[in-house]
Amino acid sequence: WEAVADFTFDDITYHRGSDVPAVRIAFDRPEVRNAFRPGTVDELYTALDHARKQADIGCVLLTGNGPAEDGGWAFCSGGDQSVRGGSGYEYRDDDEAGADDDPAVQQAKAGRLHILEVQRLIRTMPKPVVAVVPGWAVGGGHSLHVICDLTLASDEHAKFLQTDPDVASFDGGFGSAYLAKQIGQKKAREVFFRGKTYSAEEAADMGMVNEAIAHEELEDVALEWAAEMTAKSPTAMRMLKFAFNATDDGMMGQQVFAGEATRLAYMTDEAKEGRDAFLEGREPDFDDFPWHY
Ligand code: 1HA
Repeated sequence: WEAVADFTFDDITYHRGSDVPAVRIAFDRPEVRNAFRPGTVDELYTALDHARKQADIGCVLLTGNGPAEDGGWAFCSGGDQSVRGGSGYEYRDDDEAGADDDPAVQQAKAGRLHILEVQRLIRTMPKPVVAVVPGWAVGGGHSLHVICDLTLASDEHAKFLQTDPDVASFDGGFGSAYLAKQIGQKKAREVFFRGKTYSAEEAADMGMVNEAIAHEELEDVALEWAAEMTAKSPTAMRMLKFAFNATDDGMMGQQVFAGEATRLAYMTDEAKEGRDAFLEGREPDFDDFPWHY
């Protein structure tokens, strides 16, 4: 891995592969089991959006750095409860990552739940995002692994737990409803209603984890999966991701998928004729383009 030089982050780390066209984005708050505060979410969004825009990057590995000083491993333990205020998670003075000099912007940023914006970015970015889970995936951190395209988990330390209703929170979107698509209604309701902790093996059996992997091999295997995926056709991969999304994402799913279809159509001579006719002030001539069946 090589650091991505354009950024200095406080709450995450951001690297790109030296051999594989993938990036590694990691929560870097192991002392709080990689809980996210607003600044963390801002940084995560910035790194993901940067990775989204890189034409030579085909895969994102999302993980959590560790272990903590007490030996604990975490992917992410969700929203940082110590900065939870009346209407969401609040920027505080020590939240360097979320600092902003503009008072109006700072005021508008009070009480945020913008991890949901990160979820939408993961969902709509045209390349696979893999949750690489070395330890706890809890609450909003559990929902993050749910929305990722794939999940690989440490067979030793990964633990999956939904605490949302314990702390009077609820991800009523992808975190719950999409989880039910993955593991079925009964199991998804059990995950939220009981708040039991599941191992990587159990999560794999349930269908929300792709594979449980020996802890020391987790990142190597994730990189191997990234190498496999990034060797494939970028267009086919993006069309497949958006096809998988489409039926669950309603009109937005159709819009994202259709946008890709439009992009492909724009590449044809037929589309160029439509554009050129307009620019040249003449009627378009589509006679050369058959009505394929
Ligand atoms: O549901 C949503 C949202 C829904 C809709 C829209 C937006 C949303 C945004 C966020 C969320 C949520 O994420 S709600 C759920 C919030 N998260 C939790 O309820 C998990 C709380 N943490 C735990 O249950 C446990 O700490 C743990 C299962 C993750 C780990 O347990 P373990 O290994 O026994 O460690 P523990 O001693 O509990 O934690 C280590 C340190 O990390 C503790 O601090 P210390 O006593 O050393 O000072 C602990 O307080 C801290 N920590 C862990 N998780 C969090 C945390 N501090 C703040 N926030 C946390 N989430």
